[in-house]
Amino acid sequence: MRSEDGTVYRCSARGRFKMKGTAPMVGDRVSVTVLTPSEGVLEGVDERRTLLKRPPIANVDQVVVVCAPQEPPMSLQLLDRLLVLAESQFLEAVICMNKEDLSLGGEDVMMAEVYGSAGYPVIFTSALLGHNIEQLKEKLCSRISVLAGQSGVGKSSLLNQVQPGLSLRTGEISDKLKRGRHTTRHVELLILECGGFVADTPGFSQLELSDVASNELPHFFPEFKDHALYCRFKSCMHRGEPDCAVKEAVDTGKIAASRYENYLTFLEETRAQERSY
Ligand SMILES: Nc1nc2c(ncn2[C@@H]2O[C@H](COP(=O)(O)OP(=O)(O)OP(=O)(O)O)[C@@H](O)[C@H]2O)c(=O)[nH]1
Ligand SMILES: [Mg+2]
Ligand SMILES: [Zn+2]
Repeated sequence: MRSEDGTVYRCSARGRFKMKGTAPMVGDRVSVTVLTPSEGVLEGVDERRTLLKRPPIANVDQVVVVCAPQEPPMSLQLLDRLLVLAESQFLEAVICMNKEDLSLGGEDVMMAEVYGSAGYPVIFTSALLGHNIEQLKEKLCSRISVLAGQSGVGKSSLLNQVQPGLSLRTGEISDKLKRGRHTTRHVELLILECGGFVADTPGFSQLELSDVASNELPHFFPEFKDHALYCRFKSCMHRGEPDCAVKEAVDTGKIAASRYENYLTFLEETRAQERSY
């Protein structure tokens, strides 16, 4: 536990508190009874403003989804999953396309088009060359953010560039799998010299939308909103209904086909989950 004045206390949890079953998590605001200059007892966890299960962290304002054109190969579906989870928690989302130095060309244009037009800020960086690190830093200062994304995309490398003193461990990309090897093992909330906090997290490639309600899913694709006003049915799920303005926008290229396809996949998935309850 770290107090506002920066003192760090090693805390044990009270018995009754343990029994209630709200295990404290990274990012929690807690109350503590101080016992010694470096030790305390955890009394309770404040209500969480926001909560992400994967990566597990409480009270962040913003998710920075990090991806890379290659090494590991980019998954737009994983990116869209993370964005849906961010939207469902009312978090700001920023996309950071790292390893610009490995880009074969075209990905950046596609990313800027698809995600820029969906309303997300997209930053192109190279942690290797130190490119556009200032832009990323600007997004991180004075707020609480979490970096999320596949293993090996360069999350820890980027944070080392933003604040060299952090000296986070970074990994090799395995030659065979072209994937990272889960170099970061724990979620760690780091203090930024420019103000605010940022969490480095372990990478992952699977992500479930287990807490997302299927009927809310359209709201988590912000670019659907303006079109959905013109669907014939107010409750249109944009999946085969007549006079669906969202589907029309997909057909005319105003909404990216990849986003819409992932929407349909997620709709199936969340509906299947609800049927199995
Ligand atoms: N070419 C290139 N390589 C990079 C860049 N950024 C990071 N890397 C390399 O990619 C590998 C993985 O970087 P990490 O920072 O450990 O990746 P991570 O996202 O933190 O991975 P996990 O901790 O496993 O989730 C390392 O070998 C880095 O040197 C970049 O901009 N360009
Ligand atoms: Mg890492
Ligand atoms: Zn519709």
